[in-house]
Amino acid sequence: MTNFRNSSVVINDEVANTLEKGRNVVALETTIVVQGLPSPVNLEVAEECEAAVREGGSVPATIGVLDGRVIVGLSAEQLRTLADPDRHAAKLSARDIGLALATHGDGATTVAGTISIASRVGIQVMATGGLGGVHRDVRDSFDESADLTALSRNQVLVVASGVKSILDIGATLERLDTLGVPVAGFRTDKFPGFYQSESGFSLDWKLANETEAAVAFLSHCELSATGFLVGNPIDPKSELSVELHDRALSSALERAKDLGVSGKEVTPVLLAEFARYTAGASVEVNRQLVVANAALAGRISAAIAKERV
Ligand code: PSU
Ligand code: MN
Repeated sequence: MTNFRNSSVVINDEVANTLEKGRNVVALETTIVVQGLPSPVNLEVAEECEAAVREGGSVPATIGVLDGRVIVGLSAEQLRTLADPDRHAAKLSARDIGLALATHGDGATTVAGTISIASRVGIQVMATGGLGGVHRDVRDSFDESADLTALSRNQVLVVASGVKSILDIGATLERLDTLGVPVAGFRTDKFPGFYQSESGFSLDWKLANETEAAVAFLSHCELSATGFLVGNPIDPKSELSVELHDRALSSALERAKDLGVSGKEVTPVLLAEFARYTAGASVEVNRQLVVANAALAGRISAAIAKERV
């Protein structure tokens, strides 16, 4: 918390108490709620993620910025306020948070924003849907998500179903290698493909269970200052068909090009076009995978708390 004035960071009582004891807290992001999923599914998913973290044996801390304050553990009411389209909450990456506080703004935190706050308040685990990464047009756009650099700077374990399939997955895995961020599959040696259980890329490391994940992360933290990515695939029975996925992807990339979007608009536009093209099927898959990731993060965080003592 050293980087913030106390008055700018509000940690809810339950989260603060848990951080003093077992530290089995899981951070949840809000960009997926505000910019990533359509209403009203977005708030349902946020609630389901919190419940899933609890079922896994940990306390959820959904993070966002309201009226120039970082809230660690938003109430249901605060989350509704943040998600209200009339609030026009900004999408906050790690670099934006100080500015949002100084200007008394509202904002939803990305993975990058969330883990930079989480690590400063002592939260070591977070869950998301698909990590950000290197975009397919990177040679022209230089567009690479700050999620990657944030993971290289914060000792936080992130559970994700791989990286979003709108990205250049191979290039993203190479960047994670360069940045010193370990990538392990949970009960799989295949890197998950976000809307699909497999991306076509294999992994060097496979975790057998939550305890192994906890021990690997804590051992990593003794030796390195970087984060840790755990890939948790969607159940193959629920995945989007390859054929529909590929058609939706072409349409989404085309649409983003036509609109001429750049910067932080790119990912929300691509996800929204996926939702439109698949008539909501991609939203349903996104919901299932992010809730499953929250549940696994809850179990891993509980296992870390056990191993740490
Ligand atoms: N996972 C999802 N949906 C999302 C995101 C992740 O299933 O909307 C969000 C996360 O907040 C992630 C962000 O950090 O997308 C990546 O945005 P960008 O590509 O602009 O860095
Ligand atoms: Mn970007």
